[in-house]
Amino acid sequence: MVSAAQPQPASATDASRTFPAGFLWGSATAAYQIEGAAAKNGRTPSIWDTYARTPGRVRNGDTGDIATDHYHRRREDVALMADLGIGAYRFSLAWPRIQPTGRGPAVQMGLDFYRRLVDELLDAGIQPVATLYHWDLPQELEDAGGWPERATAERFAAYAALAADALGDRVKTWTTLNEPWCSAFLGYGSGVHAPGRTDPVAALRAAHHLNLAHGLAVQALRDRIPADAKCSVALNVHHVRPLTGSEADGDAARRIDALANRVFTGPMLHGGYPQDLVEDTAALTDWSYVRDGDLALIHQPLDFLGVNYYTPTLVSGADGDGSPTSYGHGGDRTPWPAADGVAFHQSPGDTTAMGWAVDPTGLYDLLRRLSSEFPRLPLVITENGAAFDDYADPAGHVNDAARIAYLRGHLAAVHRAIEDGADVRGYFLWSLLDNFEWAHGYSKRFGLVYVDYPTGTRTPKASARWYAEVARTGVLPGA
Ligand code: IFM
Repeated sequence: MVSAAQPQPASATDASRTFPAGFLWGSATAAYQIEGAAAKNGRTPSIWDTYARTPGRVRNGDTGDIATDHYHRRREDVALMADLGIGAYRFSLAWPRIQPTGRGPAVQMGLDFYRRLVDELLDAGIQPVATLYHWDLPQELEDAGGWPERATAERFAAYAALAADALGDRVKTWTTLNEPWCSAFLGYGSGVHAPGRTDPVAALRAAHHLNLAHGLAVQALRDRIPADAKCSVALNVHHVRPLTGSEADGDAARRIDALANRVFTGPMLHGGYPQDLVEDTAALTDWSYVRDGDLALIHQPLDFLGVNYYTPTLVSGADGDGSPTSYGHGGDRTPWPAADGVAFHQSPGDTTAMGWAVDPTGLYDLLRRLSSEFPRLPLVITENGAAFDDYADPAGHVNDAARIAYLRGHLAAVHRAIEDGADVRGYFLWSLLDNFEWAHGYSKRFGLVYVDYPTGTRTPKASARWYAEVARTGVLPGA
């Protein structure tokens, strides 16, 4: 976590690197970001539908009502992946499509959509990897209190059971939550994500109930899926670096590491909340919503840890010229409870269209740290990628050389981490398609495939052909 290493981009003369046999090459998406069909076949609003329709919340007033229209173009998108030779596809199930009110029986048409998707993936030789929750909480559950309330975790376990009953015979790899840090701290802390609340105590309560939801969902999955199926969680583990070697900067890094990472890895993987987190937040909460038995429920054996990485987080201990968020999501309220006095700084290096520094050394250091903290837990990169201002040239080509350079650097970092002992089993590129980038609407393009939103037309970018070759050969070519 704590290291003052500076970016060392892969050099232009790097030799090619061969990944281990069986390394999984995938791409990832999320339901609200791509599906559209927001009111079709029984789906009801999620917190993101509500948030996006609230004036001023999302850039240009964009919503996921149509998105990339994947709901109707599912077959075409599977064919695209097959054409690119992608071995695995990580997608999320929309809770409000399967269980619209967050309670009661499943809607068959909702399940059918995912059954068809999974069948088509399997027919095409693509391994389906399902995420149960990528931020689209049914609005009715938010109206009943949302993630700060324990009942939401219990509802999530029931939804997980419905999903497992319907898809457990076909889907062999499951992820419970995607980036619960965003759900808790951007959703209930800074309010730049749905549901847009700005209450630090609610954010901490949400974090605990997301942890509980994860544990209960793993239990529900394990009760239903075959013994060889895999369960995991995808965390946006922040690689936190102190600005200098000073004690104050080191302490700032420790505090943010606790609030960003150990608030989840502590209970999920070690069986308890870190003492320093409890002490740092003592003025806000006594954590009395953690009931007897919760920590054992949350601490479920996992088959791998999903790691989402984009950029490092650089902090210092004194109020300085940093901005109040390190994650590029803006907003004028901090997502970090009990981190007064911590300043966030732009990491050195080139930036993507999100303003995030391109720094593959952060990924290398993160993988090494996680391997040493959890030596028996395999790692999978469940998200990595970059937004750039892509456009189709007059000939219709999208030449995204900057994305190729980003991917090359980060895959080299993954390869180096593996050589140095990290047990990394796969890499899911974010994202298959350009899509709805949350509060940024459609203004940020992360896709391997360019989407012309007015027509829905898909055009593989240069990076798609490049990645296809890496996936086909398992070799990262030298530049
Ligand atoms: O688009 C998001 C995704 O939904 C979650 N992880 C980060 C991506 C880029 O911001």
